[in-house]
Amino acid sequence: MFESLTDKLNSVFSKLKSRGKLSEKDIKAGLREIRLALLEADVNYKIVKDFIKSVEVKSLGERVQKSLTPGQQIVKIVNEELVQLMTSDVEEKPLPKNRTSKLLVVGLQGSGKTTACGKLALHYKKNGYEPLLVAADVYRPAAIKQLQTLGKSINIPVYTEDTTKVTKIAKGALKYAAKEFLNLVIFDTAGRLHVDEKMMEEVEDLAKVISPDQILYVADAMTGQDAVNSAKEFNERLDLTGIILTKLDGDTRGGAALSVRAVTGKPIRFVSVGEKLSDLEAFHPDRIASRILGMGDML
Ligand SMILES: Nc1nc2c(ncn2[C@@H]2O[C@H](COP(=O)(O)OP(=O)(O)O)[C@@H](O)[C@H]2O)c(=O)[nH]1
Ligand SMILES: [Mg+2]
Repeated sequence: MFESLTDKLNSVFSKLKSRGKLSEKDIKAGLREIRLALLEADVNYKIVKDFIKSVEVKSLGERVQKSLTPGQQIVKIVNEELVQLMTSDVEEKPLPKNRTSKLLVVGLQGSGKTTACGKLALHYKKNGYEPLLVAADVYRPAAIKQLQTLGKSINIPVYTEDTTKVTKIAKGALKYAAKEFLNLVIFDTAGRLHVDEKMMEEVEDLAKVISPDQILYVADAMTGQDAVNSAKEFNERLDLTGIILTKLDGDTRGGAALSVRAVTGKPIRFVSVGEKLSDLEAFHPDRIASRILGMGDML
């Protein structure tokens, strides 16, 4: 995860740390390298600009000047700014257990939605929910089968209907959940592009019928800014409540992780770090920042 970005940042930091005192020139040279590392990591250029500005203001301040370990202070500043970049003040919408809570999962094809639905079901089951998975990706029989297989492997029911009307499936699923006292319904949907008007209308209609507590956008971290731009477009149509960042295990750059909150204004809620259903983690900006800085989870 993030290896290439981590390596580049660490090489800048070791140069800065190797000096006793840092002149303004040293700091500015270091910041130029950090800027380059972030751009190469595919972080949105505007975000990079603001980020470097903030780090610069703090780095030229007293905290660094008066410190006996100025290089280390700059690492701390970068860490704080990374955390800031990924932190959202949008509070997570609760999923009450005493009624049927609803989660709608959307995104591009192949981003990891179906797998994420299985992971969410397992996660919430462990947290005391009784989930129901709903196959609303009606265009590919294999997609329905995939969800059924996932559901079976974790002992969670999967609702399907033999129709291509997703709103009909949704209504049926909600009735079924009420009858069976299942208090968390997770809707898996077909992949779609934001430019596909018909498909976007379909998911908007679905959202109207379901009235979900949360709408989660699944973004494939490995696709960098494409994932971020697409999240932004979906957010304009669906008012997302959060983002699940997938395939972080294969992402050496980190551009999506570092940009998506700032570009969409919506928080990352979960990260997916592998193909196994247990490979889902709640998102914590400080932990991801530490990983990016190569500090493990300790900082
Ligand atoms: N390495 C890795 N692979 C993943 C992750 N999430 C999903 N995948 C794989 O990505 C592929 C597409 O996933 P799928 O859930 O079918 O995507 P969907 O088309 O959006 O429903 C599958 O082969 C998954 O096993 C992840 O976090 N890490
Ligand atoms: Mg799918």
